This record gives sequence, C-alpha cells and structure tokens, in this order.
Amino acid sequence: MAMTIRDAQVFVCSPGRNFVTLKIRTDEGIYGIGDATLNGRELAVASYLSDHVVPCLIGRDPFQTEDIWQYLYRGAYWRKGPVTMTAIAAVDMALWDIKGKALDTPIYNLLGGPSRSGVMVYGHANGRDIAETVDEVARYQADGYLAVRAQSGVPGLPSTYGVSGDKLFYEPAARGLPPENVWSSEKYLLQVPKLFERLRLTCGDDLHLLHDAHHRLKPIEAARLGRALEPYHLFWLEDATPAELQEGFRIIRQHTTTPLAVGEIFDSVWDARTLIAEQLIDYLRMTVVHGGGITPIVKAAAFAAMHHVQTGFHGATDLSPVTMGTALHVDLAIPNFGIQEYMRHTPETDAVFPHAYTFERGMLHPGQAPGHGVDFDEALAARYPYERAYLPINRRLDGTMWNW
Ligand code: KDG
Ligand code: MG
Repeated sequence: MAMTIRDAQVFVCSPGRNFVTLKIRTDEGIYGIGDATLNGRELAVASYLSDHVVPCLIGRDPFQTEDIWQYLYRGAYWRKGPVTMTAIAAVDMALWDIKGKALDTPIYNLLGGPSRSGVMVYGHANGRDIAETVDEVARYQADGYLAVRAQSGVPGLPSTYGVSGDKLFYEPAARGLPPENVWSSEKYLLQVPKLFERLRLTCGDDLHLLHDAHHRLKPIEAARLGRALEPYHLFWLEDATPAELQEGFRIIRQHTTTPLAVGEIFDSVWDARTLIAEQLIDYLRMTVVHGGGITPIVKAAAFAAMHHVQTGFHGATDLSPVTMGTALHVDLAIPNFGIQEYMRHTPETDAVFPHAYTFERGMLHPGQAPGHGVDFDEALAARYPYERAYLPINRRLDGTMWNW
C-alpha cells in the first residue's frame, strides 16, 4: 500500500518578519515542510492553501509530485499569479521533502546528484554613501565571500532601495502601512558608476560584484548604465527595467555587454520565455517559492540551459530558510547553476527553522540530511504572531508613482 497524505496545516508566524509555512503529514508519520511566504500578501497565500488546496491533498500519494503539481496548476483552471504559484510551491517543496525522507536521501540526489562541491553565494553590502558601501564590501571580503552585491545611497534622495539601517539583516518590509520612498533616475545614474569605480580600486579585480537596479530604469537608461559599468566587469546588473515587456531587454542588450539578471518576481517560465529564447538575459532569478516549486524550476532551468542562461536564484530574507535550503539542492545539482543570493536571516528566524545548510568560504552547502534539511519548530513559532507589514512604495520627485 502506498503512503498517503493524512493532513496538512498552514502556520503564519513572525520571528523577526512574517513567514507562511506548510506542514504535510503522511499516514506513516513522515512529514514535509514547504515555504509559502509572499512578502506583504502572506494571509492571501495562507487562505489559498487552507481553503482551496489542502482539502484536495488528503489521501493522495505524496510521491506523485508531478501529478499533484499538474492537478493544482491545470486543475484550478485559473493559471499563474504569485498567490497561486506560491501556494503550489509550498505543496511541492513539502512533497519533495517527504520523498527525500522516505528514501533517506537529500533531494539533490533525486535531481541528478551533486554537480559541484558547493554553491557560490553573494552577500549584500550597502551604505549611506560610497565610502560606507566600500567598507561594507571589504567586510564581506574579509568574511570569505567571493561575490558581493553593492548598493549605495544617492545624494539628494532621502532613501534608496537596498540601503538599510541594519547592515547585517536587511529587511525592506515595514510594519503598518507601506512606507514611501522618493526616486530620481537622473541622480541614481550619476552615482552608480562612481561607486563601482571606487570598488574596483579598493577591492581588486577578483571579487565578483553585483548590483540591483530594482526595476527603476527605462530600457535606454539601463543600457546607458550597463555601458558605463563595463570597465568594472560586474557579475550582473539585476532588474535593470521591469520585465512585463520582455522585448524591452532587446534595447538593453543591443548596447551593453554587462551581464543581465532578472526574474525574482516571475512566477512561471512563461514570464521569461522571450528573455531566454532570444538570449536577452544571462541569469534567471526565479526560485522555488514564487516559481511554483522544485517541479517547474528544474524545467525552467533546463530551458534556460539550452539558451546559455544560468541560474541566480532569489534569496532575500523574505524567502524563509525552507526556500533557501530547498534552492540549495537545486543549485548543487543542475548543470547551469550560476550563483545563489544569500541574505542572512536573523537568529530568531534561524531558531524557528533549524537547518542543515552551512556557510564556508563563500559557499553554502545544503548538508546531508534527507529531504531538504530544514525543519519548523511549531511551539517556538507560536510565540511570534503575525504582524501586518508591507514593502515600500516609490514616487518620483514630483510625486508620480514609480516602481519600487
Ligand atoms: O520582497 C521583495 C524582496 O525580496 C526584494 O526587494 C529583494 O530585490 C531583492 C533582491 O534582489 O533580493
Ligand atoms: Mg532584486
């Protein structure tokens, strides 16, 4: 008799920030954990799971990851969307966790086995000005990082994406209603090349440097920035322009050889079809939690591999350690892994999600635990109730709504 799913429960907790977690239990006593966190929209995913998805799972064979994924995706009739895809991802992660535990092996062994000894990660350095950012990058270098994302405040703007008060645990969401940021592409475009000129002088040529424009530029502005940054050979320029209009990247690509990364807000490979097929990007930023789970992510990665596109999975603090642990198994196994983003979680978060992954000399390793190797401490989580929080919104200097 095949193992069956006995029940599934959704937990919303806030150990430093909000997380939504799914726990699926089987009749054999094995359980799997999935991350269902969608920053600023947590309760919508929790409801989607408990009200619409969990009832369909009871009695199913947890080994049927492909059929259950298709059931939840095609079977809903309504397709895509971040709430739906995050909910499906949580189920998929939990089922792969169960599969690994039942077979007593880490998930990476079910995806082809390790293709490398570890997963190169990039950390986040930021500062209110160039000098402070340069100091922060040097700190990451001293800690053994091989790659660092650098963001700096912009003169004339009171706040900028990527620059935080707490240097160690960057957290963009804020309790209460959405905070408001002010933006000027003109001021930003003058500042960023100066930052990277200084960084190359002080950090040398070996360190991989990355930068996130966070969807704020128009394609021709992004092209100008990419060209200006070429002497500093960035690992990538991220989210140079919003990607709903995938053809916009043709303009950037025509003008610059700076490598381009995009996709942290994509929920399906359909969002990147033109970007990948026309080789308009170099790194796909989708990851397991918002991309529908392991089942579709390995297919997206395989499609990307056919077009010289590597992965650079999203790994901000609003993706729980369950996503980080799970992503590392995919990173370790697939042939076209590029880099993994790694923003450290707070000690409160790490205590609620004990995990097998470890950091050493700029690399993360998922560990040897069966499944994805990340657990969930329900009793501890219950001590941190949900608190409403939002990402900021962004306006131009004249008040016009812009992309955050
Ligand atoms: O929830 C939004 C964050 O995950 C995002 O702003 C972080 O851009 C980001 C990044 O590159 O990690
Ligand atoms: Mg980003």
